[in-house]
Amino acid sequence: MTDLVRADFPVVMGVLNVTPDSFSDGGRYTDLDQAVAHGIRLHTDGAHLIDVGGESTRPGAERVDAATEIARVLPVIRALAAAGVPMSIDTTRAAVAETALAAGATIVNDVSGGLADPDMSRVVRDAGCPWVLMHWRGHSRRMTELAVYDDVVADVRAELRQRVDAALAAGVAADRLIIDPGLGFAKNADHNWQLSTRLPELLDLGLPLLFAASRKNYLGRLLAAGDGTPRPPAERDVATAATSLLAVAAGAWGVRVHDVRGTVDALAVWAATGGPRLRSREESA
Ligand code: PMM
Repeated sequence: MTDLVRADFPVVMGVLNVTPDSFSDGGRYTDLDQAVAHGIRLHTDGAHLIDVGGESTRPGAERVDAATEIARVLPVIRALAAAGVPMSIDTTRAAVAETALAAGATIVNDVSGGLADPDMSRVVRDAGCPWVLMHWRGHSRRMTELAVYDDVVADVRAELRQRVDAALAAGVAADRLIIDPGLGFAKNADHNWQLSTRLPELLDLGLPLLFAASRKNYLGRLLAAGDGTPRPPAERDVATAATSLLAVAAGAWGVRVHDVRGTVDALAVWAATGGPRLRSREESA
């Protein structure tokens, strides 16, 4: 398989949450057959990899134990691997990552950037796999109170730099690392917009950057009805495609989205007007 970290085309990661309580697709894919069918559909729609998660990270969410997380993701990963679908495992736990990698996942997507589990760097180093380090300040239960910054972009940049340095010190190779500003994680709407607008300051860290705005609350607030009611998550896909496209045009390495088809269409328009052509999943396999 192509080394996606070095991709010279925008990488599209499709979201597959096997959870009862994720904010957008929670409860939709708890049935194994439905989850697998959805993962295959996202791949067919053009996702270069499917991001499988078994623990909700929505603000305020309570944690589940590792055994529950593994029981949710493992059958899905095994089935998608058998179907030839490339996957990342969305987890903050080393034991879950290790199990998922052994079952066929090839990338670790760690929303805690290695902070939640001190053993994660060992798992990633030994596997030699890519590792998404997201900016994170604490588990979902307390993340709203942690959204305090002097300058959100400078602070996120400095804290990501620390996570990168810690990963390198633990023996993870620099060319395995991908950074992510962590939109919505201890960030309010204004923080998210500042990060979206000032991406070049994060890109300046010299690492591939994953932009994961899909269906997030701040888009719902942007598109709120006249009475202030936020637009529901499933109706935020056009805004997601727009912000994803702007991020990729600014230099983001890839995007993490629920609506793969809409994103791929938006990227195709950009390619037709001079942007890099989106490599099809067959070409990138
Ligand atoms: N957001 C969610 C889950 N996983 N992973 C990365 N790297 N970046 C994110 O911003 C991110 C993530 C929460 O959204 P979901 O409930 O739609 O999965």
